[in-house]
Amino acid sequence: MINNKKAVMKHDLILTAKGHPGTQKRMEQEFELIKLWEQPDRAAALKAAAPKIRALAHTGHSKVDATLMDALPKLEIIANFGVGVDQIDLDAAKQRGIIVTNTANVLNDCVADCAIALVLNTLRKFPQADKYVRAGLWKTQGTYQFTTSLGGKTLGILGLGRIGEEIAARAKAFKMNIRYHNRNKKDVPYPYDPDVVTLAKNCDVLVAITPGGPETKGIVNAAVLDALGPQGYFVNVARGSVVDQPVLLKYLRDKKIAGAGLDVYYDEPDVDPAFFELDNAVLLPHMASATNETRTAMGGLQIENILLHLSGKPVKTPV
Ligand code: NAP
Ligand code: 8YV
Repeated sequence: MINNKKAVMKHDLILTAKGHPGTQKRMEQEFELIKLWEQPDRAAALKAAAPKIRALAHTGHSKVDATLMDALPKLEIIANFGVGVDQIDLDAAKQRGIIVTNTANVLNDCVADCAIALVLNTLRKFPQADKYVRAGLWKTQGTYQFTTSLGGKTLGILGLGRIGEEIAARAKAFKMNIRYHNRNKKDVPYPYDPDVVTLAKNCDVLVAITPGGPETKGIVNAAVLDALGPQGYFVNVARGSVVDQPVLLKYLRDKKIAGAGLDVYYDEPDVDPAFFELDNAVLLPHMASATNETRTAMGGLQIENILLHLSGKPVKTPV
């Protein structure tokens, strides 16, 4: 009997790290997948794969640098699992003609939900109040301390981009006023502040949702936190690098700002234990986009970009 089925040639793909299981499973089906983190000798594995590797899928926050790109001279596309690409050397990619893609837009809602949850939990202290009930303190010590309302307060958005605009839309439903700072003023119905200190001065809650990287490193510094003041709150869903973390810790400890809600840190997942002592900080493990639905959509878009490129078509979300 003649087998009419054509053997489908799969493209080779390097995946840099273990990530979302459903996405990895799809990659195993669609590609000849090389799992870089499982290779006992990474350099030897890269050398062996180099002649055939045109695509690399990146997940997590390890560096994708010029050395890695040079180890793969036939590389044409780096597809990132995530919208932020601060861990990828974009200049090195550009110099080598390598396309970089991200997972823009599909995570806007979840990340904005998380930002609002951090605002709500930081001002209303719900996680701390939950601990109070579980510890039996309601019965022995009475009513939990009074907290702070969102309604009527001003939310300052540092980085009114795709996600920032979704945060603004949600904050309006909580009857908050909105202001923002970007490098470029936008055509939006919210007041613009020309710099971060002015934004911090004019708001009660400052939310950072800019890209990371050298351009935004430490833009939330002592001057910004001074402008926010002892009644002000800081929420970070951008990158840990955006805030001067030792200064933030000091300001929280000394009550020079009222509180902070954080999804991101220096050196994740090695969070500075000094944060654990603070009653005025709400801490999440970089989980803003981490729902089954959104991570599946991110993986779908990452794979779609790779397949589009390898079939000679334009990618969907280039950086
Ligand atoms: P986006 O649409 O590009 O928005 C970024 C905004 O930041 C833009 O409005 C941009 O405006 C502003 N910006 C950039 N550089 C700035 C600077 N130096 N000073 C002030 N404003 C600046 O990006 P997005 O899709 O909303 O994502 C934003 C970032 O959120 C990502 O890059 C990532 O770091 C972070 N993120 C975190 C999570 C998480 O899990 N916690 C999830 C998703 C995304 P101008 O260009 O006019 O300055
Ligand atoms: C992910 C993120 O946690 O999209 C981003 O920029 O920070 C998050 O959605 C991360 O990229 C997963 O590796």
